[in-house]
Amino acid sequence: FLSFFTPSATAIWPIPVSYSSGNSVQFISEDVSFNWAGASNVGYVAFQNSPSSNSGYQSKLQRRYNANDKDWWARDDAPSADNESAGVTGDDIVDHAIKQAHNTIFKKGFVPWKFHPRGWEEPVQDQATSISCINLELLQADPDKVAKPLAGSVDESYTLSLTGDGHATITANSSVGLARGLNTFTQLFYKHSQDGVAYTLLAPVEIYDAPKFEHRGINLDVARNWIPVEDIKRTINAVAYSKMNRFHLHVTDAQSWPLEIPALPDLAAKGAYGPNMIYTVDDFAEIQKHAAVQGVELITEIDMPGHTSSVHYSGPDLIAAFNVQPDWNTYCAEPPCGSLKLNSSAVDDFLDTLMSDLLPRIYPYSAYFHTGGDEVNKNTYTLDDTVRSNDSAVLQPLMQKFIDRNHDQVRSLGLTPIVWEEMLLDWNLTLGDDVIVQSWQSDEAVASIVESGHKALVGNYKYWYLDCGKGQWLNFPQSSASSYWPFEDYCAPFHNWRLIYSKDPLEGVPTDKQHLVIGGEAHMWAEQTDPINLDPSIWPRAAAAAEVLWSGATDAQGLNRSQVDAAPRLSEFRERLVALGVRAEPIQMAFCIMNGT
Ligand code: CP6
Repeated sequence: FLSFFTPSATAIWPIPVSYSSGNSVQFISEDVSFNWAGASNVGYVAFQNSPSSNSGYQSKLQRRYNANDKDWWARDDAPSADNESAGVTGDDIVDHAIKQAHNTIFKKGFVPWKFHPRGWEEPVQDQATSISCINLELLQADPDKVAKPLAGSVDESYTLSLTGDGHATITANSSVGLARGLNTFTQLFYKHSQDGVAYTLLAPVEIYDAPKFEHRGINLDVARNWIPVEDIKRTINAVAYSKMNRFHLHVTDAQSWPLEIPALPDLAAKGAYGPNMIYTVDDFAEIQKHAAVQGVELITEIDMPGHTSSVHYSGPDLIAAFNVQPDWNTYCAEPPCGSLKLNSSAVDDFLDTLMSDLLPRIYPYSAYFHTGGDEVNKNTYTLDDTVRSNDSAVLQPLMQKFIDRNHDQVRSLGLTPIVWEEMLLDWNLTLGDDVIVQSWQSDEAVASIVESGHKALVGNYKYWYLDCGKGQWLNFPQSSASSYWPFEDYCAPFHNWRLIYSKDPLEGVPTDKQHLVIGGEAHMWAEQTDPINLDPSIWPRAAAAAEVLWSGATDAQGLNRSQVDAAPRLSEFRERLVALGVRAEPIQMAFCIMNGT
């Protein structure tokens, strides 16, 4: 009943507005409006705010009965955020999305002044034509109730309709779909300078919208530099506002182990950068929940067997090739070197303890667990007293055993393993059919992964690495060969939003295998990023990847999406990120989108 892929539905950023087009201007005001009222006999959730107070928004949740299942919301398998059980429910997601939408429209002073022609005057409320109230109806066809809202693939599609007389309807098949629709709803509005008033130039609007790829995320490395919980949560807010649904937390690496593992207390106590640079069990759960309630699945990665130097501080016998500086380049991609030993019962025991502590805390929030596997240098194992070889014929079966054990642990908790591409493509391991392989090095790698029958994640470093172009850091310790490290530009050039936007995840993938490319991630490796430059290092560039993943890289004609069209929309989306509290950087000067004035 709504048009399929209207132009407005092919983009996650706001619909382009022509300010001279004579669209009707609709006002809503906070005090009297925003009746969230459901009125339908299909399965639905209905919400109504309490307009009684001026002191701020109060949500009065009205869970109405589904005619077919009168107490679906109260079932035992619907743990509530209010009680102690882990996970979030569909109700939590919708409730959060409503509050978030209200706050976005009314509370976060977004005034897109810079995008109006010079001399533009703000529309004046006209009692005769403006409306003070929008009735927003949320209709959910299939009330979900699971603790793992995004397990597998969830139908995130939605329809949004806003009539000229102020009736809005969002329909979706899932609570996450409603959240995505409410997200778009906020992007129809601008804040009026008069407090508590917002307006839209866009009514009437009819949107059908659905993502092209099921896995749309960013990967944040929090091991190279400490990133506080607040900054992670803010990043997740921006992920959700970009309609991404995965947040990959690269939580450990060679340089530090910030994740508390109660069964192995010394891991973080000795491996973190400092006593305050640790994610406690509660912090971790808080981050997971913060993501889940916004329809974002947090995927935890414990990178192994390489990138584990930080384990040495608590378990020196578990790590090979720890102290190889200044000859690190022979043994690893980035110092400090160190890899879990490959044929060690002590390592087996360590992993059993680690996994049985951590994995049960993953399950309520995610269907996946990332076991890493990137950049393992075979020379490392010449220094491994349980192996003493760099011969592939020796190492490959041991690595196979390592990963089989590892992945069986992951599966025993009901999770699906994810690995970096090297495990499949360089080590030629036999991975279970369920394993998702994350590519980072090339389009050819993506093609090989799907050729092998595995699902693939894209994120080619030449396009979607957000850290590139800063110039290589000075490695420590310096090379033995010279007193200074020659200047290398890591993976230059800087990947501006246009380069990121230009990358088609399906490039080089045969048509009959494209369904195996389930999505991708933009990567924030944090060697040169900490809370001070975190936001502008990621945003709004990651939103360019988000749009590609939501809408596809090409338009209806199969051409790459127009950057000329995208630029003003991304500029406006950047303003909305700023309003959300994210210090996203500008992509151009305001002049460029002020209608040429
Ligand atoms: N850390 C980890 C990194 C990188 C990878 N894994 C990386 C490699 C090459 C470039 C940028 C980042 N810093 N754990 C590769 C997946 Cl160019």
